[in-house]
Amino acid sequence: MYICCVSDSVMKRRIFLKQTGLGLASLSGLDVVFASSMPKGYIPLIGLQDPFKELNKHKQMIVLNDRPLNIEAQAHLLNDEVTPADKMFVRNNGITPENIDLNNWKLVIDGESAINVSSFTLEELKTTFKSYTYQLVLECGGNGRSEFNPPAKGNQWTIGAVSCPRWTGVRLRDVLERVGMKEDAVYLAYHSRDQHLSGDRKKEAISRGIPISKAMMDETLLAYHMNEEDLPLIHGQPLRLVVGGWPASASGKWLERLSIRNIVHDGAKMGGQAYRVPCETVAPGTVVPDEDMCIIESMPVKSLLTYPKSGALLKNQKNLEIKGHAWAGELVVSAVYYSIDFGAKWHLCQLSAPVNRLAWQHFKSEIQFPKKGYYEVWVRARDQNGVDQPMVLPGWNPKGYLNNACHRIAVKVV
Ligand SMILES: Nc1nc2c(c(=O)[nH]1)N[C@H]1C(S)=C(S)[C@@H](COP(=O)(O)O)O[C@H]1N2
Ligand SMILES: [Mo]
Repeated sequence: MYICCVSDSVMKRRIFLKQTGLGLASLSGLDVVFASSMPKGYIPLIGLQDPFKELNKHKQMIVLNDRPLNIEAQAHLLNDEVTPADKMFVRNNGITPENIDLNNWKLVIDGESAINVSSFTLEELKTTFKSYTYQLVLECGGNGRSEFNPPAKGNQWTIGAVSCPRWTGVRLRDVLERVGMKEDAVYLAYHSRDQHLSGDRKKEAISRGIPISKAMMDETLLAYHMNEEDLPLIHGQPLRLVVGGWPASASGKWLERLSIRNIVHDGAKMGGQAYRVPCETVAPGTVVPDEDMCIIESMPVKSLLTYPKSGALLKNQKNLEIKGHAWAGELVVSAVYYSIDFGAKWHLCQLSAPVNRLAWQHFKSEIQFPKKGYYEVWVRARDQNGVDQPMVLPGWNPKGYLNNACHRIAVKVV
């Protein structure tokens, strides 16, 4: 069985300016009235949404980049307690693999610190090891990057590079125990099938890893199902790592090989400044030498108001129900507060417990506004160690990671 798909660039090229019988161009059944004035090769704006049909993404998802493909959600799209596949952001570093032959696919486990180099077919993984299902937060380390100043290069994520679907798979720990690890094992690295943007097969698009201690945690999965269905191709079919609470770059998609390393993994995007922040706070704009940059581990406390959509209109005297989620990397969120007076006073929201460790928690509240006018609803979460989200931007860093500033929405009471 082959999974058929189209590459990101093919998809883009297929943006479907159909010639009608009269030689006119039509899009989604509508004539493009001034098609003859359209510059050659021009992609009409509406066309940019068409690839979503093939990816099964919601039409309000936002394309930040098409090569590599990067798509983010908007806050109001993330209102579901369990993120459905069509509202899940996409972050590719390379090119989505095509033609994965599931019959011949296997996962190889090797590395300096592996005792028995082994391989498993998908069926073997499923039948040899017990399966577990957890809801786990995946947030790109660069989520929120667009707000940093001086700006940081890279995808200009706003708030939508986060998701929390239900993942089913086997525990990485069980597999590693079967393979056996030497005492000098320190890191677990992934190697994947996606191609480097250059097309050079010898280069990997991304090959990151996690310390063995994180690899051995109960919730660290080799997942083959997302929300009770086979992993969508774009999210890593047939098997991906899911490392909840850590930058999602640790959650390798399209796995082919895992290596048990006796050093901190040195694969693509492990070194230099990738997925690292200054070990000590720096002033905005500082050039930080590589050796002063530290690998990001647990993500910081954060929250997102997912209901209502920013700009909501509310009838005077009516209460507003607000809803959203909060998460805190390895930690639990202990409280979520809202403010309607730009942070002068804060009020506790109702907060649910996580369904399992490393799942996001849901908050809600009912707000009464004193009179007609313009308001902003600000939301702030606190982790179990008493650390709050910053009101504005957290520490600037050269690559624009870890922006966990408070989320806010506009509300007009009329
Ligand atoms: N093989 C592979 N795995 C990968 C990536 C990638 O480009 N290739 N991107 C990583 C990054 S940076 C992120 S944020 C998440 C995004 O996962 P998603 O596209 O399923 O949302 O996948 C991670 N795993
Ligand atoms: Mo990422």
